[in-house]
Amino acid sequence: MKTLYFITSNKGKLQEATKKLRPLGYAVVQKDLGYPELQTDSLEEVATWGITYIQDRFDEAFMLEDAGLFIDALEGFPGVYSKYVFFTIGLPGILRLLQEADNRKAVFRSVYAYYEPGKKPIIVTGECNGTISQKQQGKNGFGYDPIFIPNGEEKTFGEMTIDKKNKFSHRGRALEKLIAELNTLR
Ligand code: ITT
Repeated sequence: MKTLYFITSNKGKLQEATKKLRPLGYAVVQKDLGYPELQTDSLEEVATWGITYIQDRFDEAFMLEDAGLFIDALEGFPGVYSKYVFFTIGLPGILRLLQEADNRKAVFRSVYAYYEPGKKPIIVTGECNGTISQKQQGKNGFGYDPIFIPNGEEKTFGEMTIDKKNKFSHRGRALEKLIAELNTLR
C-alpha cells in the first residue's frame, strides 16, 4: 500500500477518496493544513494556487481537491462559492431559487492537483452531469448530495452508498484519472 496525503478539511471527501483508492493500492491519509482559497471562478486556479501554498509547508507528496456544483439556470452558481452558499442559504435556498425553473440541469466538477517535490504538478478533472431534485432526498454523503440526481439514475447522491456514488461521481472520475497518471509515472 502506498501512502497518499490528502490536504482537506472535508470528511466526506476524505471518506470517498479513501474508499475509491484503497482497492487501487493507495492508503489515503488526511492532512488538514488549510490553504487560502483564491477569489476566481476557476476550480483549476484554486487547486493550482493550493499546491503552491502547501508545497512550502509540507515535505511529502500530496494531493488536494477543489470541487463545486454548477447550476445551469443560475449561470453556474454556486460554483466556486459552493461551500459558502451551502453554509448560508443552504439546500432550501437553492431549491427556492429554482422554484420557477424549467431547466434543473447541473454539473458537479472536481479538480485534483497532485504534487511530488521536484516534479511538475499533475492536474486532473472529473465531471458528473445531473439535475436538481424538487426536494431533499437521502441522508448519505455531504453538501449538495441530497438534491443532486446524476443522469441515468432516479436517486440522489444522498440516497446512494459511497461505493455507488464513487462509480460515476466527479470525484470518482477525477481520482481514476489521477491514479492512471501516477501509474504511468512509476
Ligand atoms: P477542502 O478542505 O478539501 O477544501 P471544502 O469543503 O472546502 O474542503 P471544496 O471547496 O472543494 O471543499 O468544495 C466546496 C463545496 O462544494 C463543499 O463544501 C460541498 O458543499 C460542495 N461539494 C463538493 N463536492 C461535493 C459532493 O461530492 N457532494 C456534495 N457536495 C459537494
